[in-house]
Amino acid sequence: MESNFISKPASTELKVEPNLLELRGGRMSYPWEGVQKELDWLPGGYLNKAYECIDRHAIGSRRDKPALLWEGKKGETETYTFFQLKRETDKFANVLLGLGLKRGDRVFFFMERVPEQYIAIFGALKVGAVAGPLFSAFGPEPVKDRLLDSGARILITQPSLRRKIAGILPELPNLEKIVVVNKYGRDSTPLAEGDLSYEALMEQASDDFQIAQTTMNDYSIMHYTSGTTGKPKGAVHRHFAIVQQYITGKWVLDFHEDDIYWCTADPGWVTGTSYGMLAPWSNGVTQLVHEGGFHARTWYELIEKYKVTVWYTAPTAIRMLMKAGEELPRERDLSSLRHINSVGEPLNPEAIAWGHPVFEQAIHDTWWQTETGAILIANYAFMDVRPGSMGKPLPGIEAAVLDQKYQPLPADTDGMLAIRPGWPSMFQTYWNNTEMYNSRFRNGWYITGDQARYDQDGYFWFVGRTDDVINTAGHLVGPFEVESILLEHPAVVEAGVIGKPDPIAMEVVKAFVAVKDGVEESEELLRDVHRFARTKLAAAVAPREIEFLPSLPKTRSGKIMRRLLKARELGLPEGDTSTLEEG
Ligand code: 6R9
Repeated sequence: MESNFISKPASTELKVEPNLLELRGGRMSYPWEGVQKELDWLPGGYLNKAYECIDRHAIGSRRDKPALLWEGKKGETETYTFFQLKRETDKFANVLLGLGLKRGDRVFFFMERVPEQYIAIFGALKVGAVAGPLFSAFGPEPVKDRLLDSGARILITQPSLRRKIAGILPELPNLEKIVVVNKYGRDSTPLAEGDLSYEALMEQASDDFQIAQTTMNDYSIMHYTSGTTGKPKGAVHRHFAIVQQYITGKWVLDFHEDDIYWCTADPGWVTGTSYGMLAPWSNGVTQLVHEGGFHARTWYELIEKYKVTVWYTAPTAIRMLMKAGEELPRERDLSSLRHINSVGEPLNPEAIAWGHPVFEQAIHDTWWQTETGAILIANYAFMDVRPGSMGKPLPGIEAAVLDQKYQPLPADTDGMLAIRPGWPSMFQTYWNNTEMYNSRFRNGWYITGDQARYDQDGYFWFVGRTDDVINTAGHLVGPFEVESILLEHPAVVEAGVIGKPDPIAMEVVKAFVAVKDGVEESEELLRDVHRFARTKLAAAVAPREIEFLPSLPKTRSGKIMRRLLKARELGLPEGDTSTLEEG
């Protein structure tokens, strides 16, 4: 099978879903053809993200250039050059081979932001496996869902995180091996029976490894993302996505050879891999990784200490910096910063206005999704920022706003944000869920699930989501996931979950619950339900607020009417309630 956007022969058939080949219909032109040539590729036309990000630099002029500057939670520091990363990832690839990992197998990572996570992920890519990083703040339930659905064979984790999920491990029939990274031997508890020590395995491993002959269409990375209904879906990306991750690093993040780049996202979310690993390293750029979480003072200190030049962060973080006041940034020299970008939620004009005097530049908003794999709409470095706008589509990206019949709408009209399929970093499937994947494509468009409009000058403006998915601090939360956990609490019979507007986090998760007959609604019970949800989920996605209701509004077919709960919460008109349950 031939593809019209590959410059070197692929060794195997395209693994693209058939409907997409139809959608492409041969009419797309691919401005990335030139870009593909900027990558090195492997002999025979093979493509592997790990080679593009690490090996090609390690065997070339960037051999001794720092790739990773790491600062730990306790202020520990480590530096890895591209050469050192090559050696470590080669070793870990051998470790995985030794454990029987094969091409296409899933290997998952439940780790803090330590160098070993980066090494392990690229090691897995070298073997040709599919890497699935998980957010370390997750509780056992989200981890279980993801490991079960993906059928991961190997999990790489750390002692305290392993303890957190110990209860779910016996429920994972496909999970064969657990590799535990005990950094600095910090943890004194002995390895659980059957677990393997990362350090011991690495000590034995050879640093001679031949990267798997992965094709451009072989799967490389997967991230689970939430929808309105059902469990989260595993959006799968192929090695070819690197083309777009690489070029958006240049075009949008404006990477230059001497940059020190800092992406504040965790690899458990797509920004933390596409822009916390793939974009900077495919460009041979040095990046800072900070293990710790948000802390205003520390963040300014890090920018000064590492002389960060390019910074990619999120609106909630910027609003938290705003809240921390103007004194802190004044105490630090932030003059190294040349270019700042943001993603994940709408970047409000106030945040840009606040940032302008503090950073002496505008913060540039960018738009994309787990499914898009890379930035598709952006305020480019050279473009005048229109505060509140997501910017313009990238070269080669056709974005549109559609009506209910999936027909394009004119400028200044709200509708569904859609993208013409076929861009290099487009997701290739939802794991085990082709039906859901296909449902995202309509009338020749990929339907993003966002509502937007564009103005006469072609700038796109975010309006909202078309579904009930909650965006809290840039993390997408599916109401269904939270509701199903709440229903597991012995006192709860009904649960409805909405996003409640919040000045810092954009939205916070708010739950309404009805309790079983005979159960008393007390403060103590409320605290218990809170605690229950936090232990099972993660503080980041568990409800911030829970309220008792005698019963929840439902449609005749028994669906909880989240829309109505939200309207009531906000004091808005309740709209059409004709499908509401009577009585
Ligand atoms: C990269 C990432 C995607 C959803 C997306 C939209 C929201 C992202 C945005 C934005 C307004 C922006 N979103 N960027 N909303 N302005 N610049 O965040 O992926 O976790 O899949 O979230 O986030 O709703 O559809 P993901």
